[in-house]
Amino acid sequence: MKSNWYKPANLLLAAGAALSSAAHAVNDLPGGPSVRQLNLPVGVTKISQEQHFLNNAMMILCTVIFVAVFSVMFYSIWKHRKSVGHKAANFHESVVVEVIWTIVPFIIVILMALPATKVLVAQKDTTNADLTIKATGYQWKWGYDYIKGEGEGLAFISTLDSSHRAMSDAGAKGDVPNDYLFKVDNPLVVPVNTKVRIITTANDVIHAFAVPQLGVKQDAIPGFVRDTWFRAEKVGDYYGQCQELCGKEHAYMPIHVKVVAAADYTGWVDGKRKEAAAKQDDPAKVWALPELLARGEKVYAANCAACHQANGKGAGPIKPLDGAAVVLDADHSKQIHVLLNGQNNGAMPAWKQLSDTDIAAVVSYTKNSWSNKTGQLVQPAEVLAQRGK
Ligand code: HEC
Ligand SMILES: [Cu+2]
Repeated sequence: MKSNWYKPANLLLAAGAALSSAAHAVNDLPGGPSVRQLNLPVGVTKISQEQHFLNNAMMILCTVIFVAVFSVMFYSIWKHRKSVGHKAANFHESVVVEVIWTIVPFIIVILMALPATKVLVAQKDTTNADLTIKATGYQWKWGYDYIKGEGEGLAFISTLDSSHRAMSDAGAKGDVPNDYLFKVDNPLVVPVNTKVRIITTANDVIHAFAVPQLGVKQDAIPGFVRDTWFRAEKVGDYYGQCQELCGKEHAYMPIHVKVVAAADYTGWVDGKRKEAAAKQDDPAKVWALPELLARGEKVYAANCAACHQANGKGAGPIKPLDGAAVVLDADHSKQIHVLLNGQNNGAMPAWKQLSDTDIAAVVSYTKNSWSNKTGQLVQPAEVLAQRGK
């Protein structure tokens, strides 16, 4: 095909098309980032609004001081230049000047510190929470455990929607949804006007739980417990991301907080409880191969494919599962051991947070997929027997 893209007129057209399509490609995400956003969001909690105010006030104060100091300095230098006959004054130890330049900055610092400290102390006051939720950072997803308050006992994992992952892998240059890389399978649901305490920790490396619209940001550190809190004053969807560089999929562990009315929250808790009861697998159940493989395929897609690839071939240091001796081995305990404990210092993470049935399903799946045709069936009871060994 003959193309004359290099002609100036066509080049301009192409540039124009690229610009206008770029303008249409992404829009503001309500509750999340806005296009070309520079400042902090105003947010929907008192703390986030105070943070927003403080940030603006400090910026203005600093700008005024900057302009004033540099104006006086440049004016004096220019006005008293040598070429118009000025001679340098020669004096030392002016008590007045020294007192002024100590007192004035001191007053300014106190004026800045007072409101800032007030907000900082309020931010750290996690007492008297109505609802306590533990947020655990995993490479690369979030686990939420409802520890105290309505919904106590609920626990689930929140992972990036796999279609968004696929869009990113494909280069995602064209139109993407507004919640691109913010969509998760299970959002964190909380009631409106309720003090929610978030306890953060991590399973592998340091992550950070941050939702700008709620004014929260707290590191999640393995082996440590930190906490923060928010009281959302408006129903809606609010988004954040892990904000501590935690590995190659750091950009793919978003946070979606869904703030709902109190009645809707009660409904959600009931639904979630029923769902959990229905899902509760009996580890003693004996499965047939086809149903276990169907389950294993889902577990694999959600947890393993990001590293080992859908085709089981792995990549670089990620060993292939297709044809792997440990997968093909007639001794099931070998692969179950790898899944329960991880391998190579966590390069292959441990998966003990998965249920016995999920582990049995995914092990069976890897033993009967791609070129692996072992016909072996691993039952949940085998996984249960091996836990804690
Ligand atoms: C974070 C990336 C990652 C994820 C997710 C992951 N693995 Fe692995 N896996 C690895 C790496 C890396 C190795 C190689 C470890 C080593 O060097 O011994 C490995 C090794 C293995 C091995 C041993 C292979 C051998 O030949 O020694 C098995 C079996 C395995 N993974 C299964 C799984 C299953 C099943 C899942 C999903 C539940 C999973 N992995 C999820 C990274 C991952
Ligand atoms: Cu992270």
